[in-house]
Parts: sequence; structure tokens; C-alpha cells
Amino acid sequence: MIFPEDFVWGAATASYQIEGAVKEDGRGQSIWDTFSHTPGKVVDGDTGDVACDHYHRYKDDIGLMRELRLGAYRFSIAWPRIQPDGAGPVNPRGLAFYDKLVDELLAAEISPYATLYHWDLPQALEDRGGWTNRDTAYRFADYAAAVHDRLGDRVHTWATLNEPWVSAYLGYGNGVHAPGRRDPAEAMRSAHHLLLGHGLAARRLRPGTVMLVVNSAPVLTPAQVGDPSAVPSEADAAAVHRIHALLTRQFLDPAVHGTYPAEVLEAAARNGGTEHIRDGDLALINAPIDLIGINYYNPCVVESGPGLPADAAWPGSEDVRFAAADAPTTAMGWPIVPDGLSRLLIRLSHDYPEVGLMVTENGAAFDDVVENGRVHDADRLAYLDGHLREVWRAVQAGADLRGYLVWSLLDNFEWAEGYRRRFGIVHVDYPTQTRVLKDSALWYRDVIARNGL
Ligand code: NCW
Repeated sequence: MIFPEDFVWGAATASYQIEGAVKEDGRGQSIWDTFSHTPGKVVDGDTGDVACDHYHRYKDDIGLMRELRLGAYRFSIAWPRIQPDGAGPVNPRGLAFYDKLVDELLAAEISPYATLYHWDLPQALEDRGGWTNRDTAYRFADYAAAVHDRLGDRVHTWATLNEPWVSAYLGYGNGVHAPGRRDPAEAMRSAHHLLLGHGLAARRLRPGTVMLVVNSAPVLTPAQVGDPSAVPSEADAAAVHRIHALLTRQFLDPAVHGTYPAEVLEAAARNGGTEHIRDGDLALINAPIDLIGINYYNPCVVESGPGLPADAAWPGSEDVRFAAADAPTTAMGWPIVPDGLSRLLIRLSHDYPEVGLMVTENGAAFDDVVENGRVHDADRLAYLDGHLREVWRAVQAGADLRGYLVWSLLDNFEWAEGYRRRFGIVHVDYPTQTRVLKDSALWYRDVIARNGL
């Protein structure tokens, strides 16, 4: 299985998950500092205070990337390092870090892919309503422009938001993520303002390749997990259709086509109303983009559940049962369904033919053990191998897929799960900050060298 010649192989991380150095060089506070320091919010009381100490070790970490021969490295920029209060003049010391990071990547012949928002909103903006406040979208666009001004001569690929569904619905819906608010109306309002921020920022990232990164998944009935040809009942098909609209089309239809699915407007109407969607907003959100970034981990499995109330993370999901998949799971409890990825990529390439696709995250957490300086992570290696075969299948089927980035380069701060969940292909021993390439990393190096499996 050899991939197209220009196929991009890489790995991804996010600022709060790896950098540490939360008080250095004028960095302001983010909602994740506040949240992780609030007792009971993160497993074991873990915080990103030190994380992988990447802020100080970035050169060594780029050395590891070079060893793996990564073609691209997707990192995120911590907004509170650039604008400590989320507005106003940029903090030169904060920008200097990313400046050095980018130069070091280029020297290692690794293309830098910068994500502007991977969940670390400046706390000062949250104090003014966070993403429930329309003004945050405008602040985000200004921040994006400031970063592009400084790095745009060397960074050519930009992602505006990472997984706006998660920001809105785990941050403001079920409260599992920062800022930990629980209100379906606020969550839907936030989703719209995130999209507005995306559209306003996208226009300010030229020249450059611009993408929106979504956590997408094929929505399947339990029977369809094992048998793609299974035909769902009418009621199950309706549940699938509605959840697909809430998870994926809510973000990609406005961004790519300038429309909201009816299911999203109905959900908003029943949860606080649609007044926050102003005339002209959809045209602003519908800024041209080049790529959709897809973070895929597992399918979303649903069936009809008459009488069930909406899940807190899913306003509009009344009468739907979120079901378990009949499949093995990772340490996150997420089902392993590799062909979910090819099904998703093929569907998205049909639904959004005007944009290219990139797998911007895929990977798995398992309980790794270090033995004699090695990590034999056969489960992760099999997960990645199985998913890459599906990526290849999607390419063969004609999907316009430009590359694949593993989540994650390093073990890191896995949000509400803290450090106990390890997604890295590189093991991090937190007390000593020692890095060890896991077997999956050595295997990935060979995949990259061969441009295939
Ligand atoms: S938690 C999550 N992740 C992991 C995280 O480390 C990374 O920063 C994210 O981009 C791995 O990839 C993403 N995604 C949230 C998945 C939410 C599942 C929704 C469950 C419904 C309630």
C-alpha cells in the first residue's frame, strides 16, 4: 500500500497539553489553568503547569520529530501567550517562542502547521462571557491576524479552531471541559460564535492554506458497526441523520456551504432561541477554506430512544439513545472501528467536494509499560496500522486526502483525564521528562520512509 507521492505524514500536539511554563514570558491565564486548578475537575488533580515541559525542551522534541522523519508537525498556539488578556497589543515574548519553534522546525525540514485555538481561551475573555459572547469571535480574528503577521512568512498551513463541537458542548454544555458551564442554550450560542470566529479569522490568514478541524465520526446504528450494509429502521435512520447534523454538519455546512442544517436551527430554537444568529453571519462564516481537518477516533453509535431526554452534550438529541459499539476499546473506553475512518472520509468527500481533506488527528490511548527502556505498544501500533489501511482505502476510492497526522507525538495532559491517559507514540516519564520512542513510533518512522505500509 503505497500512498500518493505528495502525501503528508506528521504528528500533532496542542499547547496546553504539552508546553508547561504557564507563568513564563508574560503568558496570561487560560480557562484550562482555572479549570485544572479547580478541585474535582481533572482526574488526580492534574494540571498543565509543567506537562511535557515542551516550552523548554522544544529543540529536543524537534530532534525526535526529525528522527521519525515527520513531514509536518501540527502544534497549537496558546492565545494567552500572545495576548495575555485576549485583546490588545501582542506580547513579544510569547510570540518569540513560536517564532523559534517554527525556525527550528524549518531547519529540520518539517512543515509547521499552526492551530490557532486548541481550547486555551484567555481567562479574561471568559470573564466577559467567553464563547457565549459574540465579541470573542472578533477578538479571535484579531489574534489570528496578529499571529499571521508574525509567522505567515514561514507558516503556510493554518487551522483556525480545533474541534469546535468539543469547545462548545463539553465546555458549555456538559461542563466536562473548561470553562465547565452546563447550559444547552449557552453551548449552542458558543458553537455559533466559534464558527463566526472561524470565518472572520479565515479571511485574515492569507496568503496561506486554511483549514477548520472538526471531531467528526460516522454516525452508525449498533448493527452498522459490524455490517456497513445493515439497513436501519426508519426511526433509527432518523436518529442517525439528526446526530450527524449536530456533530458534523453543524460546523461544516456553515463553513463550506454557508447554511445551517434544519436540525441545528430546530435545536437552537428549543434551547434559548436563534436570535444570536444574525443576518449576514452565515456569509461571514462561509469564508473560503482549503481543507477540512478531520480528527477521527471512533464512530458515534446511536439508535432511536423514544422518550429519552437530550444528552447534556447534545442539545437537540431528544429521543436518541447513545449506544455502545460491539468492538474492543482503547483505554479511553472508545471503540476501535478502523473502517469508520474510510466510511467517514468517503462521505465527507462526497458532501464537501469543493475542499480537500486531511486527517489532522488519529490515535489511541493505551496503558503503556516501560520495560528495559522500551515500550512495546502493540495495541497502539495495531490501531494505527488498521486505520492507515482505511485511509489508503479512502484514497483509492477517490477521496481528496492530503495527509495523515498521528495524535499524538508525545504522551501529554489529556484534559479532564489528566496524565493517566497516554496517546503518545513517544513515551514521557513525567518526573524526569525522559522521552522514549515507543514501538509505534519506530514503526511509524518506517511507514513514513516507505510512504506506505
Ligand atoms: S478529548 C478529545 N481529544 C483528545 C485530545 O487529547 C485532543 O486534544 C483532542 O483534539 C484526542 O483528540 C481530541 N476529543 C474529545 C472527544 C469527545 C468525545 C465526545 C463524547 C461525547 C460526549
